[in-house]
Amino acid sequence: KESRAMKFQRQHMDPDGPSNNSNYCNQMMRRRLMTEGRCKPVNTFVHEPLVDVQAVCLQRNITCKNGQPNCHKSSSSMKITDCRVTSGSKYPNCDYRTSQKERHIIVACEGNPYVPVHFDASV
Ligand code: T3P
Repeated sequence: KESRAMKFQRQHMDPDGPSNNSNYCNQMMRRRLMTEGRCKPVNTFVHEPLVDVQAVCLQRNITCKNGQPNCHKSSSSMKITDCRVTSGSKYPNCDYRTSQKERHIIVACEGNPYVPVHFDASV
């Protein structure tokens, strides 16, 4: 079974990106299996080395949107791409808007090793 840590990598890691291509989200959301059963509404891909994203878990604890205390904010801004489903998108034809940004990321971490398992926000 896929661990929560592996699921985070599948859903949120693309160190070799970004391709500056307006179809990036349409392709990646499908390729990373986030258009199965429904179109996942919002998803962020991070274009930084995995070790740098894992190191965010070493930053001080902050409160996650769901009230849990195990969130952490990156000390530097990171290259990300936000994918947001378009208003006209109709499953199974999931259509996304692709937005490249440089933001601090906030992730939730869990386990031993203590690694990212959820993408909470970018700021
Ligand atoms: P996950 O918990 O699998 O990482 O909040 C619901 C989902 O939306 C959650 O999935 C994370 C994702 N999300 C992003 O990927 N980027 C964002 O900026 C926000 C707000 C949510």
